[in-house]
Amino acid sequence: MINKNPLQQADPSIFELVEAEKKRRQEGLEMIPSENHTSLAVLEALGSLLTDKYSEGYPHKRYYGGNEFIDKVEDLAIARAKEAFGVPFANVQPYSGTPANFAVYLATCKAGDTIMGQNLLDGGHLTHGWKTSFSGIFYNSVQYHVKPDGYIDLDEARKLAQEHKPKLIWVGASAYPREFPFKEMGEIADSVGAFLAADIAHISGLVLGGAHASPVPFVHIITTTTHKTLRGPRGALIMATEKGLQKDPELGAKLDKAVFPGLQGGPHNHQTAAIAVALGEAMKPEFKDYAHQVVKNAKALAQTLMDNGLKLVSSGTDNHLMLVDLTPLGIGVGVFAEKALDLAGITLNKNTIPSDPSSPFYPSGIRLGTPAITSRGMKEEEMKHIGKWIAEVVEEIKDVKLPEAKEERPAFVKEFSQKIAENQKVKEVKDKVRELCTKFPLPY
Ligand code: DSN
Repeated sequence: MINKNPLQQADPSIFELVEAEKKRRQEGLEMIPSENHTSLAVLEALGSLLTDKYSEGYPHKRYYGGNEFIDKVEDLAIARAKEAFGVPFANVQPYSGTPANFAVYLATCKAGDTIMGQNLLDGGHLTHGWKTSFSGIFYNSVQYHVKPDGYIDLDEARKLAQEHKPKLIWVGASAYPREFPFKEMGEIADSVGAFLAADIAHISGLVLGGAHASPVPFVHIITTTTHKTLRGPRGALIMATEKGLQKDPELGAKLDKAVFPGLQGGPHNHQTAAIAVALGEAMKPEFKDYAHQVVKNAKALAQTLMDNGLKLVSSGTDNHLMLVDLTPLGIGVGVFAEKALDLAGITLNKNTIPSDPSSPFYPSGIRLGTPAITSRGMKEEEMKHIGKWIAEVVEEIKDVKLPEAKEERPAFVKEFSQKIAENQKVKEVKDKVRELCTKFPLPY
């Protein structure tokens, strides 16, 4: 017989870990720019019994029976995605961002074809052609970069496109603090007859809320995860625009086929339902306020960080994130800043900066953003405090240098973590962070 007890009784070990994670979040600031806090409604749909059902195929064309309600859920998710973004085609089944992007390759290219994307170390994503990802392994990848001022080098992108004639071009990135040049990239793609895919994973919530320009008029395909600024469950969408369907009227069918049976099996129906809920929330007027506040907060935070002596890539931000260049402190010190700030209750991630003199594992920057803390209701006033606390904690690591000998690094980082946990300033900031967080409770 199935166990009918709730989690607390059925599996106290997991229950306690979930509770511990809840406390960590309630008492700390989640500032990894790709994270957010979902609503109770999204969580409820995600935790629903829909998880049990198999439904390979698409609505009304399934390989399994009993899908009359699952069809309605998926139909609703598709309709909301189309309405929210203003596109004629949407697939809501990708398990997450990487499979969504893989499906775009399957639908538009053959193995060995040339593709072009923004270089990983310049803020791009692994799936846009980086050498260790399927996209750099199975395709001939050409990468464009950002200029020394931190903005995308459109001249280089244009030149590379003319020279290599890629079949597919990506615009969109994971660590780019500026507005994406969708129009210009559209012209570049059109000039060589390439498909242009916008990966708006980081900014899709901003696009829906009108706080970032939409790629829809300029690109053929759009992918996005659903758990970042869009504030839904983990998952992804692939959409085709009118421009995309004009270029290839079969594009929608090809994208569907690429997702299933191309690379996935049964859709995660609980996830689809939660995506539908998140899209419903994102179409409400208050989501516009949220999206604009995310950007206002990011700008206020960026200014405070700079006023307190930190250097930002591109000297600011247009969106939800910023990249702090820590090379004035030392090369490869992002790991120390991440650890010290984590201990102070401020969670963000070490990140490469453009032309990083170090490596992705020991990068020279940190990346942070405002989607999650804005979801808690924080505004510009709070950003001023948080920016000051970040600068104060970073100041505490100014004399820490990454050992040149690679084999010495893990032990050095471990020893650093133990020492910094006892640092008085870190403890003081942690207390202040905890106090601030009590004024902005999470819904769970
Ligand atoms: N992992 C995501 C991010 O943090 O930006 C990208 O896939």
